[in-house]
Amino acid sequence: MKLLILVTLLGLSSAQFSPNTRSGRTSIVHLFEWRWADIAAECERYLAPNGFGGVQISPPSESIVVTNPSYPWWQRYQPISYKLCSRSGNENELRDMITRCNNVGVNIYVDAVINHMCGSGGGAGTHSSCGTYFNANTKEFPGVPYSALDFNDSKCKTGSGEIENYNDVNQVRNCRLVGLLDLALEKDYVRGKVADYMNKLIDMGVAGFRVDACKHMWPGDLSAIYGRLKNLNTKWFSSGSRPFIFQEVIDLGGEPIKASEYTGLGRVTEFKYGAKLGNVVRKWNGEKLSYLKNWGEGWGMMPTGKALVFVDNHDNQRGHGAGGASILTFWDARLYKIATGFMLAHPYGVTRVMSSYRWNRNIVNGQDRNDWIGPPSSSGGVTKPVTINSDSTCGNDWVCEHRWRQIKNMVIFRNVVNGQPLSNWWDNGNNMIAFGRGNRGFIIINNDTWSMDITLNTGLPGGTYCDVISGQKEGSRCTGKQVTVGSDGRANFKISNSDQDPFIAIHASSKL
Ligand code: AAO
Repeated sequence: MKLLILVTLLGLSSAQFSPNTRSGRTSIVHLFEWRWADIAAECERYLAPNGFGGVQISPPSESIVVTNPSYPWWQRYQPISYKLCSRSGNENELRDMITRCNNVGVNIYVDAVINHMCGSGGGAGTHSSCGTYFNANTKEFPGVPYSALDFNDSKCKTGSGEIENYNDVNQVRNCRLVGLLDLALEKDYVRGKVADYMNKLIDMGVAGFRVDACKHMWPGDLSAIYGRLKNLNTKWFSSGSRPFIFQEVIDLGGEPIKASEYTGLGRVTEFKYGAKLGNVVRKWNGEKLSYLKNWGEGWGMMPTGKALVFVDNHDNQRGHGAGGASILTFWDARLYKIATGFMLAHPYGVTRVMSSYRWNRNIVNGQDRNDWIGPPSSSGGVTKPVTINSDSTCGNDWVCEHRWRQIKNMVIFRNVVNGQPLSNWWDNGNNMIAFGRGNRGFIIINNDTWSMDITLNTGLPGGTYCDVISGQKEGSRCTGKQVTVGSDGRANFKISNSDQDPFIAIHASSKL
C-alpha cells in the first residue's frame, strides 16, 4: 500500500508537467473557436509539416446557447452537460480530429470547464448546444445529471452569492464567478462526473487539458480529480504517460491566491509573462529590451518547469481576464511579431501561440464594447470554415497568426534549439538585444529608433545562414537576408529601425 502511494505520488509529481509532444516538437497553438473539421485538416496540411507540437481547442462540452448578445464566444464557458457537441462540431467530428491529429504527431489539449455550469440567469429550456434540457433557476442539469445539491451556494457567505472580493480566498473558491453556478467539487459524486468526462476524452486520445478558472477551485479538489485521470491512450502515447495539465490561474501579484498553490499539480499559465513583455516591447514605464537579460524567474515569474507562457490569450486580447492595456495582439502586428519571436527564442516555459479571428472592435474609453463577438459565422451562429488563400494566409476573417511566416519559422527555431542554454547575450543598454541558444540558433532584435550595424559572436559554426524572419530557406536558396558567420562564430548584422520586421533569426537548419 505504502509503495502504491509512493508510486502514485511520484507519478503525479513528475508527469503532468510534460506536454507529451512528439519528435522534438515544443510549442502549442490555441486554435480559438475553430471547427473540429478545420483543426483536423490543419494538423495534416500545416501543423505537422511545420513542427507544431499540439493544439489547444475550445471547450468541446455541451454549453448554453446565448442569443442576446448574439452567440458570443463566451457561451462555451457555460457548460450544460459533458456531452460532446458544440459550435465546433459533434462527437464524431471531435473523434475524427483527435485521431487525425494524433496520426500526424500533433497533440490535442482540451479546454476543460469544470468549475461551474451556466450562469444563474441562464433560464430553463433546451437552448443548449446538444439540445439537452436544463434549468438554471433550480440548478438542474439532467444531462450530467447534477441537481441543486451539487453546487456550492450554501458555502458562499457573500450577500449576493457572487465573488465580491478577491482578497477573500473563501469567496473566490466557494462563490459564483460572474454569476456562474459553482460546482461543489469536494463531493465525491461531482468529482466522479468531472473525471468521467476527462477520462472519456483521454480514451479518445487527447494529450492533456487546459483547466479553466483554477483560482476558483480548491487545490485539494483538483488534486483529487487529477488523481482519478487515466494514463494516455497507448495507441499514440507510451505506456504510463500522464495527461499534461496546465491550469488557468491569473496571478499578477496582489491577491492572496498564488499560482504556487497549483504548481505542485501541473503547469500554470504565467500571466505576468505577456503583461510584462507587452510593457517592454511597447517601451512603456521606462522598460527596455536590455532589461530582458534575466527574463523569467529573475522577473518574479514562477519556475520555468511550471510555466505555460503566451503573449496574449483569448481573454486578454479583448479586455477580459487580466493583463490590461499592455497586452500585445495581432492588432499591433509589428510589435506582436517581435514579442512572439522573443518568446519562442527564449528558453523559459512551455510556449503557446495564439490564433485568433478578427472582429469589429468598438473601443469606447479604452473598453471594447464588442468584446463578446463570436467567431466568423453565418446566420444562426454557425461557425464559418477556415479557408486557405493561395498565399497560405487564412480567409473568412480567421487571422491565423500561427501561419505568419515570422511566427511559424520561430516555432521551428524553438524546435531546432530545444535543450540548448541561453548563450552569448548582448545588448546596447537600450532596445537592441541579441542572444543565442548554444551552437544551434541566434536571434537579434532592434527595437530602438535608430539603425543597427554590429558584429557579434553568435556561437554558431561558420557558414552562410538564411534569416527566417525576412524570408526562409527554400531548397538550397534563401528568400530573405543572408548572414555570414565566420569560423570564429562572429557575424555582422544590419537592422534598420524602419525594417518591416526589425529582427533576424538564424539556426542550424537554416544554414545554406
Ligand atoms: C458571461 C458574461 C457575464 C455573465 C456571465 C454569466 O460576460 O456578464 O455574468 O456570462 O452569465 C468567459 C468570459 C466571461 C463570461 C464567461 C461565461 O470572459 O465574460 O461571462 O466566459 O460565459 C477571472 C477568473 C478567470 C477567468 C476570467 C475571465 O479568475 O478564471 O475572470 N478566465 C476563464 C476563461 C474565460 C471564462 C471563464 C474563466 C469562465 O478564460 O474565458 O469567462 O469559464 C482579476 C482576477 C482574475 C479575474 C479577473 C477578471 O484580474 O485576478 O482572477 O479573472 O479579475 O474578473 C488587474 C489585476 C488582475 C485583475 C484584473 C482585472 O490586471 O492585476 O489580477 O486587473 O480586474
